[in-house]
Amino acid sequence: MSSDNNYTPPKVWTWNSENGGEWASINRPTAGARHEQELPKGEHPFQLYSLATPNGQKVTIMLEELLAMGHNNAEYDAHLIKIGDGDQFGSDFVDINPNSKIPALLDYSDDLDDKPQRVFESGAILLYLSEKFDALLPKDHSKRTEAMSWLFWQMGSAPYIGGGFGHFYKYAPFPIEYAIDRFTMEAKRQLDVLDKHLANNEFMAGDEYSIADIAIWPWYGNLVLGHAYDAVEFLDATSYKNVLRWAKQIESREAVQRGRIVNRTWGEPHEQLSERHSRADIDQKLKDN
Ligand SMILES: N[C@@H](CCC(=O)N[C@@H](CS)C(=O)NCC(=O)O)C(=O)O
Repeated sequence: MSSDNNYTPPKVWTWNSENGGEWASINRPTAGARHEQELPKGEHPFQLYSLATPNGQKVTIMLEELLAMGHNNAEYDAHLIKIGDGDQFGSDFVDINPNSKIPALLDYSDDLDDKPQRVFESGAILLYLSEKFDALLPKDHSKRTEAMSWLFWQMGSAPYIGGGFGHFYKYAPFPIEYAIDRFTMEAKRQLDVLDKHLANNEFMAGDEYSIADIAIWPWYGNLVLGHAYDAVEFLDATSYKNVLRWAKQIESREAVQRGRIVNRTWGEPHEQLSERHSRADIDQKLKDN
């Protein structure tokens, strides 16, 4: 096994800003706003500040699902937060999410003296919208509990995919066998968890599509469909046949095709919609395809 044998941790860790890697320029060991930055505000009840990473896609897919169901009050403006440029450390953004990560949502739809409700953490946003519109969570208590279990499973598990596997396989400044082995093992274990569950269940919470699917698809669906980390072959991802079946089924939903391109600034031109202010913005983009 290759290794970095020359490193002995010091008594007290200190920050070395020159450590390289894809995200080194924005990472710091401190929290809070780094600069003053006003955020734009559109006309719709929901103002979303985000980027089309998997955590961002969850929310835009959810909002598109709600609109598709006829919940016109779920109209939203989706503003682009460029995390590579450090927008998440601007003062207005940190007021919405003290954790400085997308997605972050403001809800102006209830009259709270023009003070919107802030919501951060993608799982909390899904649950907030689900409760607000009474949608996409099973009514039956047992099925609802199953959906919540999978929703929280996703929140705890996906960091091993993004911050673990994806980071060390794709973004680290050089390949580290120990780290890649550790997180590939975990990524495959999680895919197997899903595969075994989806062998007997159409959706994550059984026979009803729910926020559990909306949370899990952007991470694990994108992974097995080859939309993330170019890792299908490395992970032997197509061998997870039930995950693949489910991933394709979710991907074929119109709301998923609409939501996944919002705040996206990479990939094919027809998959990039940096900002969304009306349904027509997405209609136009999808027509270009
Ligand atoms: N647990 C959070 C994670 C959010 C998150 O990690 N967002 C990433 C993009 S996917 C981000 O904003 N990173 C910017 C940074 O770390 O500075 C959630 O689910 O909302």
